[in-house]
Amino acid sequence: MRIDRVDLRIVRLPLVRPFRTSSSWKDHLDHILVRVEGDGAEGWGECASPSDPYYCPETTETCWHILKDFLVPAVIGRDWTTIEEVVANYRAVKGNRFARAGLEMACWDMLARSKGSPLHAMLGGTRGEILSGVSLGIEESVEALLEQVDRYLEEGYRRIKLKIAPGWDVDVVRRVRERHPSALLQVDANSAYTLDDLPTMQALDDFDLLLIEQPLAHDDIIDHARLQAELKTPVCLDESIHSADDARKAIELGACRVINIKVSRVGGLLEAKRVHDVCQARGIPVWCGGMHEFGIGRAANVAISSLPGFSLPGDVSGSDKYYAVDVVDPPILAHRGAIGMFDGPGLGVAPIVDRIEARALRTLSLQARR
Ligand code: SMG
Ligand code: MG
Repeated sequence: MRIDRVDLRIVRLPLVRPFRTSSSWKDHLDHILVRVEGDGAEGWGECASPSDPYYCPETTETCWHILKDFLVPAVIGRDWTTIEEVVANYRAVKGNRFARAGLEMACWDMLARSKGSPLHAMLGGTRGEILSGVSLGIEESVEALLEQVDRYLEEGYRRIKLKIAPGWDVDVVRRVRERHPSALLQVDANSAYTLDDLPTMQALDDFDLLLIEQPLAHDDIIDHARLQAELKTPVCLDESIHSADDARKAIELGACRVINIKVSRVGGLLEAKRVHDVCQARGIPVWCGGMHEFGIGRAANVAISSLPGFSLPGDVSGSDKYYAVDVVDPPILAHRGAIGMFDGPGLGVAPIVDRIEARALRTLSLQARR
């Protein structure tokens, strides 16, 4: 395969409801859509980086810079036959994994489409459908949150994740648990606590939570190991895991008993699969996290979630939880808390190009020198 042209677009979609975590608030998302073309084929990818550096160090603007000045120039005009070969062209680029994931996803889509194979099959997926959970942000009041919890459980979503932060934790979780004694429930702190908050974490141990996600610093695994040793509830790492090697080290240290795999956080589908394999070999369950992906990134999340180790419901919900209109056809929707695999070639959903163009804030086309 050869990529002769790459189109980058920053596309804005408004959220149907603002989303607040311990570290950020948003009412729209700006994601970079990557289109690659060459050899009569095309592929699409999505860079799901937040615009601000509050979840991780990357932003939409850093992704744009890294794609435009380093990643795209490294792959354009070069021949490749496997994803390993195409990513080897930019192996000198450190970090910047959200940026890498957007381009890599487009290459997977291009490769899978050119072979007429669905992405989930190319990745080695074994599930025909995935179980879907929802992530619920911090609300103005507990009553407003309970309304959201009721609504999504009624829609059939298989588990609820609550965002927590100091001042919005034990009492909130208690109210949700009292109302829904048997719901699958978990919490995500987005790094809002320290080891000094051990009593709060231990209080959360009483609510039969599936897991506590990233309670401590975004770049820590040492203190998480100390915390895990004090808790019955499994600690799940999100922000701290950027690679299969990070996952191995965290597991060996006892820093977590579950891992959240995000395609964008680990730099793409290839590394996501490697994280999955490391976890599976060590008996660590994984689930697919989300970054409010538009339909392209969401389709990739559905595909990777078909691997056998994704045994817990993920944050891959229907796109209607976030967006009134999406950028792909068909829209990705959950039915009674499950999403079926797309069996068309590649990602299996068609980008709606005129809608993407209409919503693009910035566009750049890069071409191979002839
Ligand atoms: O895609 O449904 C989604 C969002 C899930 O809560 C979600 N993601 O830390 O896991 C997480 C957050 C990160 C995004 S908010 C900055
Ligand atoms: Mg998280």
